Amino acid sequence: MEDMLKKEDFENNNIIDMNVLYFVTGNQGKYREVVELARKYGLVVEMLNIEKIEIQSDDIREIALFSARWVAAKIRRKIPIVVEDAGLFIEALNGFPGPYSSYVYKTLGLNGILKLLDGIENRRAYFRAVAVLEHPVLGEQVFEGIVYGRIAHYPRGTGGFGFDPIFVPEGEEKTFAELSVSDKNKYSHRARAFRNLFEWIRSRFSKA
Ligand code: ITT
Repeated sequence: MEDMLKKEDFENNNIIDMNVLYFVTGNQGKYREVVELARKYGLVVEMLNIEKIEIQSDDIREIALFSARWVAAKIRRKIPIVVEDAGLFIEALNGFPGPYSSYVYKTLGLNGILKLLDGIENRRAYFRAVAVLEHPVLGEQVFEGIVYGRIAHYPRGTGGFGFDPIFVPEGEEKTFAELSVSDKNKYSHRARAFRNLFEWIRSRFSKA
């Protein structure tokens, strides 16, 4: 495996600890989930709550890529960063709110979404997450995760954030907001994307 990296590669690049990643987000809920997962891989994830630009696009992959490249350029690629964009896609609403999830959550809220689905039998929906790693040595890599499920008829639970109280993942009866962080991580779009990312990073390191 010739592209395996050794500790010296990182030291030459002025990275002190190769087990640390910086997650650029202002969302504490996302951060909690990712930290819980990272621990299992022996990785430390720090929250980097700095400005990042979010372009308007109907593709969350494009949004995440643009943000990640922008932040990486701003910090002159000195540390490994991850930017993640996620959205809720509701089948009966043709994928709405999708890339506009954050705005729709702030404006319509959970009840607004439930009203739009009033009388509609098809409750199918999915969350999608795209996590972009910009690494000083390993370069750019994109990881995705999806969880299918359905929209509940009324909000339940107090955990999590955003649309968690109205989303029930396939194979569960509880909403994401009724699950603990580690139980949400068994299903979630974010956990799937980050598990791929952490496994990929681990596969690049030779054992010290
Ligand atoms: P960033 O700082 O990381 O951008 P954000 O809250 O703006 O945080 P996104 O743009 O990625 O995050 O997410 C858009 C919205 O989608 C988010 O505000 C939630 O309302 C919703 N969302 C995404 N992932 C979710 C999850 O796991 N559970 C519930 N809602 C979620």
